[in-house]
Amino acid sequence: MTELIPAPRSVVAGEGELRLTAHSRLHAGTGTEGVGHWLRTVLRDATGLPLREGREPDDAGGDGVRLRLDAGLGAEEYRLVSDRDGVLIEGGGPAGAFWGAQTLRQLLGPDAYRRAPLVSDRVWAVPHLTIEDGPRFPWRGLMLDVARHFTPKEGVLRYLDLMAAHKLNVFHFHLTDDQGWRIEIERHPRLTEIGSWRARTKTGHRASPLWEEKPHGGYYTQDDIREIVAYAAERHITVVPEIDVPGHSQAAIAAYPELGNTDVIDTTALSVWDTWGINPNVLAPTDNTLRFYEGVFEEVLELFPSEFVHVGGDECPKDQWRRSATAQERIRELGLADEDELQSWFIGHFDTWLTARGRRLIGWDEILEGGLAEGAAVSSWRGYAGGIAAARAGHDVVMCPEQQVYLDHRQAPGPDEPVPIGWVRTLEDVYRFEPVPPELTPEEARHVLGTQANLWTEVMEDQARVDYQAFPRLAAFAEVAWSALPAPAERDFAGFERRMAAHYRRLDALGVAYRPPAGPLPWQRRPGVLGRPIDGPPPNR
Ligand code: TNX
Repeated sequence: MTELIPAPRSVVAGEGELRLTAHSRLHAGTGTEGVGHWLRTVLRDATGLPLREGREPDDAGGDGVRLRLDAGLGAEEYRLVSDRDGVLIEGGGPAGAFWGAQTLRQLLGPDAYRRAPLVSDRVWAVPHLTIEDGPRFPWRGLMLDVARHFTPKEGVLRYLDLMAAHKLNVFHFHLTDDQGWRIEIERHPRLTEIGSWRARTKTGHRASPLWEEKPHGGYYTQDDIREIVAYAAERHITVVPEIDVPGHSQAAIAAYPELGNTDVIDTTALSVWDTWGINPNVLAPTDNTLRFYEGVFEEVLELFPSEFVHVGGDECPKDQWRRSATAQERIRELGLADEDELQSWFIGHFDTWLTARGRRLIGWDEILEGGLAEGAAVSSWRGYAGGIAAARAGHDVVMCPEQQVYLDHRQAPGPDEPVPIGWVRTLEDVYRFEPVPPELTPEEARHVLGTQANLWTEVMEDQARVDYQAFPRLAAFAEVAWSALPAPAERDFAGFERRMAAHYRRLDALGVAYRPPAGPLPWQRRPGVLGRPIDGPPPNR
């Protein structure tokens, strides 16, 4: 009946149903006004009902919706009661009330996700029931890479809505990479003037012989960013910006050649990168680079109020530093053992810098190599190992191992799956992903802040492709992040799939171009294609 995703902690069904009508009112108590505004807006659009303001708590009229806070609940917890008195949603904090409002939308049926009513006289009903609910993890993240392929602002706002519908609450915004710089920085205008466009793009994976010979690019102005951050906040989503250093920086070096290792290569000859893989052109460890990026981060901190700021730190080849007299001089001067320690020093600089400004640094698990900066947190992407080591050393961790939650990896074997990355991560693989590895003691496991699914976009050139890769797996991921599921082998995947039948109707109403469920895909119904053996995973990077 309820078919909720992610599954709530408990549902007690009643008898009968509550109907929302033209007389129904919506009352938002103190602290829930923002949630009330959001709920009224989406439900008015979908239903055409006016849902007028209820002045008193009881003025919901017996068939209306009331929102209020209950200090006895955790900040993100909520209780939803639907009975003869109406729908009452109580949240521990505004976020809890918001997640409860999301559940109400699911209970109203798929058409509650549309932006205009299909018919004017339909019945909008909520079954009588009581739901008690709250999240397993405080960090339920999604990373979107807007550097490899640019997602225009509207698409970002749309993904924030999709996250909210799945009770995800951290948007990791991968804003810079070798292939593009996507955030306006006022004091360094060439970052976007030059760094936000590339001349052409490799089609498919790195080894592909094909190119799309068209410029690709775009960026967000600072006002766009403010709007994105505010829109996310209305949905109780924190935006964590990522400025990737010292690797993945060719777009910045193309804009400002002095940022690169000028004593090793002619950095003025570099352009925004047009292919994929790990790039040798990394930042020079000079004072000039540090000052430049402090300037970048100053503007970033003004735009993003999040506690955490992501500095990347991944995939930084050390070859140029090995050959650079300047880098070697820095190693000597600082008394460092090697280039790995130079990377730690670089990250450590920004850790100190961010900490002094009341923020916390987070980086990919490579920041562990050569010593991890104190207070820093780790996004564990190369499996669990980095996360385990970090948690044992007392650092906070977000678990996002590529073996389970890299949504750019294909979701089925078969030569016709449209995305060329070799590894297969099925819907069931994601559903059986466990963010807390059994090796951790309960004490260490407390450092696992939560988990995150990552959408790298080398092979996703537009919104339809991003949707296809993200869904339905993001729904499974949301349940892993929110619901207290049993150990992987005991999880009821068949039950999840049954609930997904209802969830696909919601995704349809939202206009999500998900991968069609089960059975041969439409383009696989040609004779001779089905059952063809897989030729092994193509190279990834
Ligand atoms: C590794 S995950 C990367 C990304 C790629 C991704 C492709 C990480 C920190 N680095 O640059 O886009 O693999 O799956």
